[in-house]
Amino acid sequence: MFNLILFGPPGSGKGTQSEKIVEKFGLIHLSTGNLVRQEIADKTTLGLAAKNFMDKGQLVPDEVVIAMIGSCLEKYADAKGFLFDGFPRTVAQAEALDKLLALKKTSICKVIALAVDEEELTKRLVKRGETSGRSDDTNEEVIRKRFAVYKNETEPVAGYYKKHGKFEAVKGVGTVDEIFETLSNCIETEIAAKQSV
Ligand code: B4P
Repeated sequence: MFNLILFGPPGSGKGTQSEKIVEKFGLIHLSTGNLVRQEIADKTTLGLAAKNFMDKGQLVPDEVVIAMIGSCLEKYADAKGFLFDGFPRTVAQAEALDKLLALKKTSICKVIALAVDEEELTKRLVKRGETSGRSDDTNEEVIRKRFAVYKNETEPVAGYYKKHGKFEAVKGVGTVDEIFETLSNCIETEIAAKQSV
């Protein structure tokens, strides 16, 4: 299996690039943001609880997203690989993911981070908020809170994968196609290295 994590701050383009990557490389796209938003749209108990956290710019509790990912891994047991988008966002989630993948006798091959500065991120999120109707994008205070949560809770995840030699950062500014080309080259190099082992 080829398992990839697309990492980066809120608005760095993880969702945008993930759609293109899964199409090109035939991976299953697992976005915890999309999974939670679907629960909210379906008005499930889990969704209603999660909405409170999302609207404040906070992370949804680890056990909720870990359980969601666990059931997706079961659902797509025959996948040739997964692209994790927006997950893991805490070190506890990263440790849980390693355990879930180990049960399937597989692991994370690579973590690619999209590097984008805060000024550009804010511009993108405010712009998305104008059309998406996403309640976490329409308030600048909530957007600032999401950056703070990213620094405190999510950035340590980069250190976790650096220790395992799996982390690489690429420039996340430019056109969507330019960034996609950089990501594709990076993934192709990784797939070739995996096949030569
Ligand atoms: P997510 O749904 O993961 O979304 P995101 O980080 O806000 O955005 P993303 O990086 O995917 O950016 P996108 O491509 O859309 O998270 C939302 C919330 O869900 C979190 O705050 C949290 O509450 C909760 N959550 C999710 N996962 C969780 C977890 N594991 N644990 C706990 N809680 C979790 O791009 C953003 C905008 O930029 C778009 O409008 C796009 O069109 C634009 N854009 C993209 N690329 C561009 C480019 N190159 N140039 C200009 N604009 C670009």
